[in-house]
Amino acid sequence: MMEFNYPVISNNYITENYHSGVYCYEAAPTIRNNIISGNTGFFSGGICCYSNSSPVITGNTITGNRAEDSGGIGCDSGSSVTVSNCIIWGNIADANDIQISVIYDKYLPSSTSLTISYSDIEYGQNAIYLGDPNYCTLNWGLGNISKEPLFATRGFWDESDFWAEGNYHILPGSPCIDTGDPDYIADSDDFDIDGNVRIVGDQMDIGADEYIIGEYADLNNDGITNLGDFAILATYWLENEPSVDIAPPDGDGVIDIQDLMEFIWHWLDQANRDSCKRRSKSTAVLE
Ligand SMILES: [Ca+2]
Ligand SMILES: [Ca+2]
Ligand SMILES: [Ca+2]
Repeated sequence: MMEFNYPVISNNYITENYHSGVYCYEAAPTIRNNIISGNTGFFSGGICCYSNSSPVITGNTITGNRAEDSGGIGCDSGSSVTVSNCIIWGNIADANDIQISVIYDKYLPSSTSLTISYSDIEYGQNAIYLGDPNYCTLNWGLGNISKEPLFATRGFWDESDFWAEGNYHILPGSPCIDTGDPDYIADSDDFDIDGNVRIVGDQMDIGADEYIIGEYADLNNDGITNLGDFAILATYWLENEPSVDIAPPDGDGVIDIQDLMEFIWHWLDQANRDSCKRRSKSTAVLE
């Protein structure tokens, strides 16, 4: 709970909490570049915004959260919520597919609003519940899409109701690549969930992962260097494919033994890198 405060909550894995992943009460945090997954709550599973809160929510992947009313984000009682560049996908409300709710408190009837742009929302506008239009406003901005984000693997609730975490790196062909806000300006503290800079490529990506091809010889951007990447390299053997041309550093127009050696080196180095990533997982920044 954060009261009368402007913290920055960034680059966290926020998962398996019981009273929403993030709960805002009279708060105006910036919530960015987090993965918010597998949380449960009453009103909303992922992020709950109560009592005149005005969070700015950008660059997050919000998935697999569950609640009675709204799986992903809940906006209530005078809150003014801004969402951009977020994947809001596969969240579960008890009775329906509602990803986001915008409601008001009849005892404190101040207006609640949601402004959302450049986000990938499962079922699109149909998955946003809007309460009494006298008090509840949806500002549906530019750039929203509703397309399968192509996670490396999706998380899921198993038959015993345990959350099995997914891998939310976005794969080649993801509609979230370079479709974030074209006017987004990254600051010097702006990193994706892997610690890579924003922005890579032509434009901000939607969600917590900025798609990077070839780093650590990870040719499909799933965060792992393995035989799946080798298969891609083999597919383009002795051909010219810039996205696979990882050696020498600026590429040389052909996929050959140099690229294979680079791949093998990173493949063997995988264990080192995994331990580094685990150490960086719990970096919470509160300002
Ligand atoms: Ca990009
Ligand atoms: Ca890979
Ligand atoms: Ca090469």
